[in-house]
Amino acid sequence: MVYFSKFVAAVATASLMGSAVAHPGESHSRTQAAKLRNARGISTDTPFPSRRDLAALEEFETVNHNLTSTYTEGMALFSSNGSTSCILTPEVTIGPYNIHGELIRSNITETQTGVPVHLEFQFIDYTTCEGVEDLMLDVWAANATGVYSGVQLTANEASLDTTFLRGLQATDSDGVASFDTIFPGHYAGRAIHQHVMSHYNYTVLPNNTIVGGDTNHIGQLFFDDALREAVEATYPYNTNTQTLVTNDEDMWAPDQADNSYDPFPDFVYLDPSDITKGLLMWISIGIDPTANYTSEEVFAGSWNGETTIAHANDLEGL
Ligand SMILES: *[C@@H]1O[C@H](CO)[C@@H](O)[C@H](O)[C@H]1NC(C)=O
Ligand SMILES: *[C@@H]1O[C@H](CO)[C@@H](O)[C@H](O)[C@H]1NC(C)=O
Ligand SMILES: *[C@@H]1O[C@H](CO)[C@@H](O)[C@H](O)[C@H]1NC(C)=O
Ligand SMILES: *[C@@H]1O[C@H](CO)[C@@H](O)[C@H](O)[C@H]1NC(C)=O
Ligand SMILES: *[C@@H]1O[C@H](CO)[C@@H](O)[C@H](O)[C@H]1NC(C)=O
Ligand SMILES: *[C@@H]1O[C@H](CO)[C@@H](O)[C@H](O)[C@H]1NC(C)=O
Ligand SMILES: CC(=O)N[C@H]1CO[C@H](CO)[C@@H](O)[C@@H]1O
Repeated sequence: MVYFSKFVAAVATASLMGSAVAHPGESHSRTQAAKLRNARGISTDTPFPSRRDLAALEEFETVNHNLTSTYTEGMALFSSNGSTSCILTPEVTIGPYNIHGELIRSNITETQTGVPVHLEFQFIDYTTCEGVEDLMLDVWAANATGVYSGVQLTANEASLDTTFLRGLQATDSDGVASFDTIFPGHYAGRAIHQHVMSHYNYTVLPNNTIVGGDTNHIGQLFFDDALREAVEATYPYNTNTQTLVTNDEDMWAPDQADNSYDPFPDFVYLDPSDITKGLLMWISIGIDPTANYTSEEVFAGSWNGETTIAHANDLEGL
């Protein structure tokens, strides 16, 4: 069984993982920082530094999600220990910018520039604490200057025929799926966020898209303000002229947190001295697999543009 225990994962199990102790769900190899560093030409000899409602959101803002200095290679990103209860992640709005029929692909970067992020999710059945296999995760986010692909906004007059930073991946037997993307940028009216939605009982089409299915989670990830500041000090984020909104000011961030659910992913700088080299980020999401939310009622359009709406100003900021 794989248990949902993010805080225990980061610290308590780190010492176990160097040994042959294998927790179910951890035996299978996870993406680790060394692999990402190698792929990006960062020396793995570069040491990580030696050594972790609004009120609920603020509570989680005080938690250290930056594990750069405590990270050890082989550390379990997602732990298994029955001592921590499984948590149901709150649902928040899908917003107006989901697009049906995006491609199943792990690397959704395309030609977008920004801080590379390897984003790993574990989806847990909150009633059993086990990873949920064969969920199809659908993710989407704005680019470094706060523009979505595939929809048309005033900040972006001609982006209808683009697909960047959108894609789907199925969870494995541990409930884990990952994406290579970039850290999102902010846009007017919203704090920086990453959308994620999960589907069950979908059908995979020959052209690598899905149709149908139930929707058992609709949510958004938020990011530490300090991390956002560090990312947005770099190019091209620092050319973004849209108005900044903090997590506390955001209309949805407080809804995404509750007393037991922390909406901020943990992260590790791949190169502790240079954030632009990339981040490994991870988060666990607890769901009710039998739920079926009505995501289908709100979507911006479909991949082939057939029903894509040219959004007007009144939809910006959602
Ligand atoms: C993802 O795709 C982009 C664009 O092709 C590429 O630059 C980047 O290296 C890829 N990332 C990974 C982790 O493969
Ligand atoms: C974000 O996307 C828009 C629309 O495609 C584009 O004009 C803008 O240059 C992109 N931002 C960056 C940093 O590439
Ligand atoms: C959806 O898929 C799950 C897992 O395969 C299965 O247990 C469940 O019965 C399915 N639900 C429906 C309504 O088909
Ligand atoms: C995939 O196939 C479906 C069904 O034929 C079609 O509606 C959709 O536009 C196709 N998507 C892509 C990306 O080609
Ligand atoms: C889930 O909701 C969708 C959209 O309303 C519907 O098509 C589908 O049949 C529902 N699934 C189940 C298992 O009820
Ligand atoms: C994360 O931790 C590293 C190592 O201690 C530090 O260099 C970096 O500034 C921290 N970044 C943030 C956003 O907290
Ligand atoms: C690593 C860790 O947190 N282990 C705990 C797992 O849960 C048992 C109780 O169920 C604790 O005794 C362990 O300390």
